[in-house]
Amino acid sequence: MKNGHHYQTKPTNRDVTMTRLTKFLAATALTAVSATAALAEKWDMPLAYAATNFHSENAAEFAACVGAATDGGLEIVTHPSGSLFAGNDIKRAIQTGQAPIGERLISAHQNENPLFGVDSIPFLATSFDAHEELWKVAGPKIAEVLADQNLVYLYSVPWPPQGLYFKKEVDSVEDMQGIKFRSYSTATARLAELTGMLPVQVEAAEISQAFATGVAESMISSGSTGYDRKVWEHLTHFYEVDAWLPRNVVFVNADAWGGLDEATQTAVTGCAEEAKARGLQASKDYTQFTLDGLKEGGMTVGRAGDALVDELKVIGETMTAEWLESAGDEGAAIVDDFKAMQ
Ligand code: PCA
Repeated sequence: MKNGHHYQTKPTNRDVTMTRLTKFLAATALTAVSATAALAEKWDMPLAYAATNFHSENAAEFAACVGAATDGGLEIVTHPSGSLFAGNDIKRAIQTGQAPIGERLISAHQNENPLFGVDSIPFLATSFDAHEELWKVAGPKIAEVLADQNLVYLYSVPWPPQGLYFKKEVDSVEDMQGIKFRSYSTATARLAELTGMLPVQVEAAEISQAFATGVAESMISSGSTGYDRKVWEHLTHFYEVDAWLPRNVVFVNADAWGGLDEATQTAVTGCAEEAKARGLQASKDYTQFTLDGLKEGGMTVGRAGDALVDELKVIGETMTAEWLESAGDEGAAIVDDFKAMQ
């Protein structure tokens, strides 16, 4: 400046280099940005259960798998604990395109179609192996019903076997009279009615609060959900009943699915296959682990007594008859095909 050189009229070598470099960088950045804009898509994935629950962890791994398999072309972001949509709103949100993909406990929607409750027929399929056979028959039918609702079925994972939680010793249905019972589906609410309990529907994310405030004082669920929600802070007994194994289903809005190119669809389907197998194994592994966890928390954990089981089986027969009546020939065919495999 002192020399009056406000600006250089003739560029130095260094300037030339800089200019070229800058131009090159700008051009590269532009290409990268436009390529990303053309290809990358972000999908929010609402989940009802806590981030540490095995279904949620499995979904997060599924999301990572899709990201890797599509080279970042499809980014799936999971939102656990009902933080994006509450459990009961997830399915509708995906159907209507408010979110492109999500996970939901399918039996909570039995009121829409009885087939959604096929996994909650008491004492029909009580082990993981039997349950997978039931799902081999029922899964494709569920996928058809979902397709009619603008949903593409991706994968499904069972919860561990369902048992009963109380805050006192319970040896018979008589002992259950008047107890406030947290339900999560049509079948669980019906079980409460038939055992003389008072059902109140509460999402898993709200369970601790429901027990803490006395809104509920018992439930049917897996060891896994009791463990996740630390129910030993409020409850004392878990009775293994193995009444059924309900399933979470992951589905995609059909229009969002149609908007993916074929390679991306293939990548997602491949990751879904892996998630299905990984989730099943996690559910099995988690079963004993969480029952042990309940014990460590101070709960009495063990099999329900024979007298109680016998009474529950009679109630189960009523519920089975009711389900078969509502599900008609299609429902009966699923149950018959499953029984033929046993
Ligand atoms: N946990 C879920 C559904 C079944 C289960 O084991 C819940 O209690 O909401």
